Amino acid sequence: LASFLDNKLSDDVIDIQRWISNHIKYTLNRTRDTIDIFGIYQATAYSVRNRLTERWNSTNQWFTENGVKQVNYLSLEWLMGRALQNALLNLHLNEQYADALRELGFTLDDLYDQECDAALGNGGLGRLAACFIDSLATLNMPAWGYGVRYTYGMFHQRIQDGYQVEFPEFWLTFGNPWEIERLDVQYLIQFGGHVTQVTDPATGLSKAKWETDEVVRACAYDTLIPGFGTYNTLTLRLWAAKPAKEFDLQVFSKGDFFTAVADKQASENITSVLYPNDKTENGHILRLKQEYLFVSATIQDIITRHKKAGRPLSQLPQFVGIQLNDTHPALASPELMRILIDEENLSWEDAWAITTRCLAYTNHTILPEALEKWPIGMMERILPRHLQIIYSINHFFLHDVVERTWPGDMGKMRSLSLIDEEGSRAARMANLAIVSSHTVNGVAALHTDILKNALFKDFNQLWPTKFQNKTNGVTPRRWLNQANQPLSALITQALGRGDVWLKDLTMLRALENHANHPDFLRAWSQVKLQNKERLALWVKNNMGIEIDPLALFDVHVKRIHEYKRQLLNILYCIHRYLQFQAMSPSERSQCVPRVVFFGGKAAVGYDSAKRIIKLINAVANVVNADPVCNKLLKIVYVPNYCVSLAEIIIPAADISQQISTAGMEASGTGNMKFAMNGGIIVGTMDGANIEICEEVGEENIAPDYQVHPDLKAAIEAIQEGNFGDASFFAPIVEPLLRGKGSDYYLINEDFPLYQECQAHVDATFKNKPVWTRMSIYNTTRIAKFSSDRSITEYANEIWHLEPSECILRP
Ligand code: DL6
Repeated sequence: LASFLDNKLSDDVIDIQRWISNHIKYTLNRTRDTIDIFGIYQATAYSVRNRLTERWNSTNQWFTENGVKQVNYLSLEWLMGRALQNALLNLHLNEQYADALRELGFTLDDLYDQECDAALGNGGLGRLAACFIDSLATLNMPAWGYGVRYTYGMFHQRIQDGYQVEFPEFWLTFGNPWEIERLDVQYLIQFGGHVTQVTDPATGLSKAKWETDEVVRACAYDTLIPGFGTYNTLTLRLWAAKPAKEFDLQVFSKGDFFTAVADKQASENITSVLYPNDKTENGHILRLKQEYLFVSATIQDIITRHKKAGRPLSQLPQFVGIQLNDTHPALASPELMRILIDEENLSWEDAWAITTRCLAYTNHTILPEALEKWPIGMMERILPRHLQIIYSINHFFLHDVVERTWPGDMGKMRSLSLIDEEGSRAARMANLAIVSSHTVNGVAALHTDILKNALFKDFNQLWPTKFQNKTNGVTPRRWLNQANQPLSALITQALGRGDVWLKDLTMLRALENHANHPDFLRAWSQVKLQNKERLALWVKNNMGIEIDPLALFDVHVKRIHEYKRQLLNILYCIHRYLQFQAMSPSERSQCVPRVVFFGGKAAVGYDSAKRIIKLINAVANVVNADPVCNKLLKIVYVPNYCVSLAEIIIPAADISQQISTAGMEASGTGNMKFAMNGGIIVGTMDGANIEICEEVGEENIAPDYQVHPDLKAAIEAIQEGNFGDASFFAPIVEPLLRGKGSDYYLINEDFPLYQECQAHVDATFKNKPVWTRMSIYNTTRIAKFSSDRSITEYANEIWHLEPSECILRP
């Protein structure tokens, strides 16, 4: 048996074909007559998974045998996108697979399109987690990702009559060949009931006993995460809720079948939907249960793995780091305390020392509406024991720390307390996360400054060394190598050292030696054109709109939010349209044609964001149908913006819009992806834009702007009904006319210099060598924004984690 089990899969084409056909026959039960392209994709995916499994087993054995410290990245969101192409490229098997499939009559590109995006996240935060796990694997970091296996991921967006319409995204309809159901990894999760004090027979001391009244099971589903150019393969473990018992037999035998299965349904509901409310979170009870199920299963799993290695709990912080991706998993603190005290019989002091040495927290937003708070009444009903623990943490913190530092300062007590006592009482999850963590980090330099000097100023005064900055990064494997294969090939050829640069983007600087060479400039522009043609074809095939790849492609894709200011952009488009209308033909002939792309989803209940989507589409209808102006301006709203679409859109951009109101975007990561692909940023000095500007050079981005008034004419055009029902758009545009106080997102204020900046873009775009050099410098100077750099900093400065490369082979 051992020798069979130790057999390693070979990389030759015949073997690959054999495995694919075995999966067609034995895993999918298909024949030569019943197999279809989707089946070929599934069989291919299973065959790739086999390879990952081999590596994954060795990696886990390696980590165990070497007794390394491991970090656990806890995130309620993982926006992974598709897996097949990523796995093949990371394993360096794409050529062998392409050959194997070609001989069988298929192309890899056809297969890639069969795969559903794994869209278990809303936007930047979930995609960051996905980039991080790629870097963790690539850098050989001992790590686990933990999340929730939502039955319905991010909703599918369609644009109907210009409005966003949401449809459920049941991404598991046809199964998911990448996941492994782990029936051997399940935990019970309890809710409700009440807490009593009982005497512990062992010690004679009084202790808390949580008598719960609801129990469900959390079942693990593992996805294997390949590193690039390494054998190391990590686990992303997602939890699904299942009933603790299948159904109530007594009720069933009385014939009341529906009641009998109702509980089962209620349990499964806990992990059925991803909350699609990104900034205006409003999850209520189900969301609280979801967060708790996630955290409890994860902490139980971490402790189980630690104990299995034969280690005492006192050593947990030496071997385990727990990173909280925002406050969504902040219940990890009271849950770890509960398990250590109630189940493992540790003292409060020992449990607290362990908890605070394991946990670290990343903040991703300063927007007040996105800072999580749980109403005390709800916590009392669902998690009474955890509320009690939070009260105790708060008591010790306020008395032992705050009162000692600032005796009698009620203002400080109020701002630092874990409980918001103003209005209806609520638990402040950010405060809980800060108090429970050894390190708190922001995600860009400006954001961290705001955390330290404004949002969490008092905490920073208390613990100045607790706060750190860890500027975000994105993985070049997906965002350059996979999304932009022509550019990746050009870089590899120009650097002449294979693809090692994909693990070290600082090597890209050497490309600057070619930046004055006409052949290289030509090749670079040719790659951009090729990517623009690919996008133009997609738009034609999927939306029926013809666009000219030679026009300037101006891209604004991200979640729709007032602070991200899609409104500023569309108002500027109207202004531009009005200008074109007023021009003579000879004036028009001097203008740079543009295609302005928008894409992104609005939270389901976010009325203003939905009106902005409708306005963009209304303007697009008018402009695109104008036979004179549409040669110079086209507007395209790409529906259902998602990871796989981003991979087509980003490499095609000449410029990208990163125009959030200053101070409001924590970091942004789209900005990094565009710059990495040679797209020039039109941006405000916000989030990570500031640092990108420092790296790539002010002269290689389109600068910031300030006041001027052409905006009024654009708004009047809307009010006159030129783009349809004026009253529908009134709530989003009229505040801009009411003066400074009601222009919360500073659209009026920033409009004039935005205009200037756009004029500068047009003028520069006409000078091809200058433009192409700007594009090149964005790519060559982007090294800082690789998630490899972010993860290396987290590992060195927060987790104290060492890489450990697996050299075991089956
Ligand atoms: O850190 C990842 C990403 C940042 O790049 C964005 O700037 C920020 O808006 C986003 N934050 C959230 C916060 N949601 N909540 N809570 O999505 O994080």
